[in-house]
Amino acid sequence: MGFPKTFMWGGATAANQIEGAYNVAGRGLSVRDVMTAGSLKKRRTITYENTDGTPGRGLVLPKGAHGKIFEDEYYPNHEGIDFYHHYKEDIALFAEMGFKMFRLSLSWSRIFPNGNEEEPNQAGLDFYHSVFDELKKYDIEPLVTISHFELPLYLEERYGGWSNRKLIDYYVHFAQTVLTEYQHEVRYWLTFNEINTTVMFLAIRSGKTDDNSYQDAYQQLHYQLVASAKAVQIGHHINNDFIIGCMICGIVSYPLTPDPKDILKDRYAWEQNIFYSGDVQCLGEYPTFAKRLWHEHNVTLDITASDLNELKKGTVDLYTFSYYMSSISTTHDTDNMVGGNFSMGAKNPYLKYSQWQWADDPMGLQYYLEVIYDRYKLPMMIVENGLGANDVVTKDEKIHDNYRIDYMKKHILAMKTALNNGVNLIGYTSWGCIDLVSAGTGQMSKRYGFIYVDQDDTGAGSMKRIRKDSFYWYQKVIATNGETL
Ligand code: P53
Repeated sequence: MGFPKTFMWGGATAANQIEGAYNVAGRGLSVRDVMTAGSLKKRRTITYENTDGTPGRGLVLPKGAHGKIFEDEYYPNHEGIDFYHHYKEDIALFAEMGFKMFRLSLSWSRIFPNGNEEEPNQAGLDFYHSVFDELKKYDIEPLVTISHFELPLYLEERYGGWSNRKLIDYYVHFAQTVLTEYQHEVRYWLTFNEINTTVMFLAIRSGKTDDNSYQDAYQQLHYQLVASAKAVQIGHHINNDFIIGCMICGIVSYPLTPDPKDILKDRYAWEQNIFYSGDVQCLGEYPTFAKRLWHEHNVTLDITASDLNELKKGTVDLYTFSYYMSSISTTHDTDNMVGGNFSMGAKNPYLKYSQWQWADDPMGLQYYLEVIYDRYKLPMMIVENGLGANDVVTKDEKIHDNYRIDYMKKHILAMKTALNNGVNLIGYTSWGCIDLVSAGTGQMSKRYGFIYVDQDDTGAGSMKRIRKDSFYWYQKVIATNGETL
């Protein structure tokens, strides 16, 4: 047995990491447009103007402050890889690899510049029509993430972002607009990218783990879950054939030792980070352990009876997730620690780590697929997976990225094992099929693509696209439906 004939091979991106053109055709600013570049050792920051007019920067936008673009600062998302002007060329390259599916997201502030307008920006809507037309030429199915890690800046400044219940209505209006507008062009939809990171990455994102911060994070997540459930219902109402999925950041975790304390801590990590959001989106209600999690941080949520009803009615058709690495849970002290961005805690002595300190663990992917499929019995899709690495271009303009081929080969084999063990896996869109701006570090040098983009961490480069060795390799994988790896 192997991959089903209908298996959807492809690649994935997000608007803010590829499009660029941040201030053209009526687009408003998004929070990502006031985010600086960072690195493995240096956090990205948001730049702003305080209420008293003084400049500031930090991990989050303080209350009352206005996000501001500083003259002497570099903002990698402003240009991205200029997909806005290169989409025809890029889609032709995806088609050359044989893509069946291309995952992209919609820039909210391109369509609603402030996020709360009644009427959408026509030029913004038109851009995505052109992209979908181009995909159709090559029979590539779009997979659209409605919201991928970006919010119109105005919604953050004016309402404090997702801490405010009003955001549900603004998101729902945005979702309704695009679900209606693109109903004849798009069938596969994801409501929010990695919705679970709202809580899972709280400490990393804000540097805080106090009860107030948890209170805020769980509240934000609740509003997002309700918004997602409403969007699912609207989508199904527009067209019952729409396939609408959740999207969970799938980081597998293992206990470090057989100490029962470690086993329980790991179990609870799965509950907080992975099952909590997935259960609500797939099963339509908060799990039993939610009460324990809230209690742990003295959280009392604003949840109405009508919210619970929406959650019940708005369950998804498909479970999608990203998979890059595994992590470790332990109650014990250890000197062997990981120092990567968005990967922390104890190091796994059985695994190798990437240049950005992410654990290379293909068996973790098989494990995740089997655990989750058993829990929900929904069709599954891996919508992000790949290796961020620093590629070298040779004098004759080649990129010999055998390390990436090796990483993907092992992960595709793990998928095959899970498939053969009965998991209904229907597609695979690898992350950053074309090099793009890293979400975590803002770097270009953390490259994931089959296609190299000549652009560096300072914004210098010709934006020329070059096929890497992995391009030809993936082309063969798709042509043989995963038989030649
Ligand atoms: P970058 C951290 C850990 C796992 C997934 O990440 C993550 C993150 C956020 O940094 O997010 C997803 O670019 C996300 C993409 C992102 C990709 O992983 O930091 O959905 O937007 O680019 C890879 O290497």
